[in-house]
Amino acid sequence: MKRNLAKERPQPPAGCLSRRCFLKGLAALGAAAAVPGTFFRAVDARAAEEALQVFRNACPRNCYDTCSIKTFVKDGVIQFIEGAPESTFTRGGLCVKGYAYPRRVYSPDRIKYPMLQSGRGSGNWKRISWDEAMDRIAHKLLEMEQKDGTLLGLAMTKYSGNFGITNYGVEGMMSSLGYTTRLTGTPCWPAGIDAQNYDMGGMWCNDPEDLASARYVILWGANPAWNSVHSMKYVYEARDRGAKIVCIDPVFTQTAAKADEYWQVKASTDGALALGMARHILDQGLVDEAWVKANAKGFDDFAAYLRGSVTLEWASRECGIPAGHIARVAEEFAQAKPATIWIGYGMQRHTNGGAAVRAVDALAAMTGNVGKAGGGARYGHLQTWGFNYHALLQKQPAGKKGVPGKVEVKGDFHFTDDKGQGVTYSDRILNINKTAQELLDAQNPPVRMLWVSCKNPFSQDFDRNKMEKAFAKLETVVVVDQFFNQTAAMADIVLPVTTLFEEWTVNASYWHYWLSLNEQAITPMYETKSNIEIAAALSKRMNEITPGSCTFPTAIDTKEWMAKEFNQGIHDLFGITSWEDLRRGPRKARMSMASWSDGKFATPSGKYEFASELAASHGHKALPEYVAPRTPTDRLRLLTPHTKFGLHSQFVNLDWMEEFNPEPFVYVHPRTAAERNIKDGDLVRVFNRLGEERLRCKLTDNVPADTLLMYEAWFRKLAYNCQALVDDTSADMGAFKTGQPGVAIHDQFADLARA
Ligand SMILES: Nc1nc2c(c(=O)[nH]1)N[C@H]1C(S)=C(S)[C@@H](COP(=O)(O)OP(=O)(O)OC[C@H]3O[C@@H](n4cnc5c(=O)[nH]c(N)nc54)[C@H](O)[C@@H]3O)O[C@H]1N2
Ligand SMILES: Nc1nc2c(c(=O)[nH]1)N[C@H]1C(S)=C(S)[C@@H](COP(=O)(O)OP(=O)(O)OC[C@H]3O[C@@H](n4cnc5c(=O)[nH]c(N)nc54)[C@H](O)[C@@H]3O)O[C@H]1N2
Ligand SMILES: [Mo]
Repeated sequence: MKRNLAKERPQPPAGCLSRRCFLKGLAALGAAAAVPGTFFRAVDARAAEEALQVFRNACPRNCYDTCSIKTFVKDGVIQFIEGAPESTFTRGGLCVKGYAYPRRVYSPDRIKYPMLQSGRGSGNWKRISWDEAMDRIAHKLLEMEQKDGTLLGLAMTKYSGNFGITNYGVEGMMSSLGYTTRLTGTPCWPAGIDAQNYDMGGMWCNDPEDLASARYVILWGANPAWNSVHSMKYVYEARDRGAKIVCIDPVFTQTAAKADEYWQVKASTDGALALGMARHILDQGLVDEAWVKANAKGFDDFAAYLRGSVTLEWASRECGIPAGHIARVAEEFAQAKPATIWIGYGMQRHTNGGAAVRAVDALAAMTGNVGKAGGGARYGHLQTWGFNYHALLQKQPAGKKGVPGKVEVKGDFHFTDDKGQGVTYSDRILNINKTAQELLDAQNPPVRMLWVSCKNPFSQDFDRNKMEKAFAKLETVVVVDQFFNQTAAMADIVLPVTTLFEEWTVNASYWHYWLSLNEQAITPMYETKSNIEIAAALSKRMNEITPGSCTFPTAIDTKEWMAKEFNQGIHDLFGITSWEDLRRGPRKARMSMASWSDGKFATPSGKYEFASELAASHGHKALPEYVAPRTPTDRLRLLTPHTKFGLHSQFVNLDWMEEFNPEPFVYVHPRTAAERNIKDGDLVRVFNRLGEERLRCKLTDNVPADTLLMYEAWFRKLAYNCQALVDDTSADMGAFKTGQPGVAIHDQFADLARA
């Protein structure tokens, strides 16, 4: 008789604390705040808690907040989770997605076993054993290598499904097999990373907790009320102390609703707006001359550019904000000390996004706000990511061939060890932001097998129809995931992977300064394995068939592998003597709250560079000059930003979310709808030269009349996919630091009609 594992592993209690926090969290989204779980516990379960085991976890999603979690377990089942109270950033609270985690772990829809599909997209799945899955994959790899002489026919696509440090073992698994094909780069934030590198020599933001001491806060193309709920408390604290909050976004977001002043900027014209402000600050004599003189290079050239090419009126015409408003806020910003700008990732996903970030950086610098507590041009940082990358840095077996010569693998979260690796041969590098086209174009050998892990190309990459053609070319597709998403539907083999509660790892943030341990809180459900255990299983089978064909260890202990990621640098930075100290709670890096506070910039000149020869040598303007936006390819702009109910393709599929967010909508201005005879709630077609989506519309003047808004998301029962309308046009920057230019995700155009 088959074991009923679902029965053996009962669900967490229905009315559990997580559910109550989730409901409260949904309500709180209007107030843009995280709900502390501890708030309920006082009333609820102190006594019961004594019978519970408590574990330390960390949310590994690609999110600013990277929450430190406390997990309460009874009889091997998660009862509820809450934000770790020890972290002043998380402060006991989680977001709605976080509180829904138990629904993710115990979802009946999880991929439970290795499965084989006869006919991609057919739904004709058959359960297979791990042995059979590994055997099929191993034989295919060996056959490919025999045919091609290399393993370049094997490509990996991985991005941000799980940022736990041991999950870089997916990259490690690839290296342990030989030289393979890697889809590299990032769809997320590359243009801004390069921009900050040209200006300051690195990307390094102040501690978000010091937002509270700002006297003026501009939230520029960022929506933290949904995308970084924990940061909002510092924004409110700043306001309580007298700061003014300004929000600049084409969409009247929940963040805009919380601001003191909102500017509905025309998308892709932020550069003009920032330069208009800069010109006015210059004219008013509000430049911080002393700071600029001591710390910057090229300011005179920048001033000459502003005087020669920028006026307030020009900026106003470009960006749609009245000149008087630009002048007033520019003055307020320059006079409030310290003043800060949060540069969101949304505003740089444009063909001129990198140039725009440089113009915004310049505003913070010319007013002397860079390097100051409560100041800064905040974008992100990787200062706390100095791990060993033991899982990542696996060596190729001897004698393997690849692309001749040395090709450097770059990426935002790609950390390499240059010690002699890849000198004779290298991996083949393709652009992740043009995945479909790259898979279609790759030759000698073509990509034969695609390994997808921590990545959902059908939902998150661009040009869905082209992606279908690209997948049709592949001989084998392996998807390692937790759910049967739209990419898994196009796989031959799916492998079930653990959730964060079922594995050991460690997590840092690209925003705050905390470090969290992630303990295995429950035994892995069903037949799930972690990414590194999958690598070990594959290695075992490879070596059984052809000894020496894979260097990855054939058996591993995930706790030991977590421990191997720590080093003295991490210990010193976080004031710990061993990872075990993190069992008592997350720890904060002992770093200055203000980035660049010693005035030593990592640029070639060691100064803040208003004029960057490096940028010029990469084909950009040396100065943060305005670059005109992409020419529209259709009547309306299409924005597809991030939703409150999910994180990309994750969470929207959970039952608790479906209750409140059962279907997607396109948000349309009433005038735009009236011109097309469309009423609120009508079923419409959104279309452009790439494809079409059918969905219902909501009328709202939160979006400009020339703009359509649809949130990116995966609904498990619906075919909805915004990528059918989003092309893979590159952003201006990104190649310098992340290996590939970014994508102009928000320079997209479409039209709509009644369906
Ligand atoms: N139109 C449009 N497209 C966008 C964006 C947009 O704003 N608009 N945003 C872009 C941005 S900013 C980003 S960062 C990317 C994100 O793109 P992705 O990184 O692809 O996005 P996710 O949906 O977060 O995660 C991918 C998959 O990882 C799986 N996963 C979770 N945990 C694990 C694990 O432990 N192991 C394995 N193997 N898999 C796991 C999830 O179930 C999910 O299917 O999307 C980009 N695409
Ligand atoms: N709930 C939730 N939280 C998340 C995520 C999620 O999917 N859901 N994703 C995580 C990830 S991977 C990322 S990258 C971050 C993203 O965090 P954010 O950058 O805050 O989010 P986005 O929604 O990508 O974009 C922010 C805003 O940019 C605006 N925007 C678009 N074009 C322009 C423009 O030309 N100018 C200006 N001024 N604004 C513009 C959009 O309207 C949007 O409101 O959030 C992280 N947190
Ligand atoms: Mo992202």
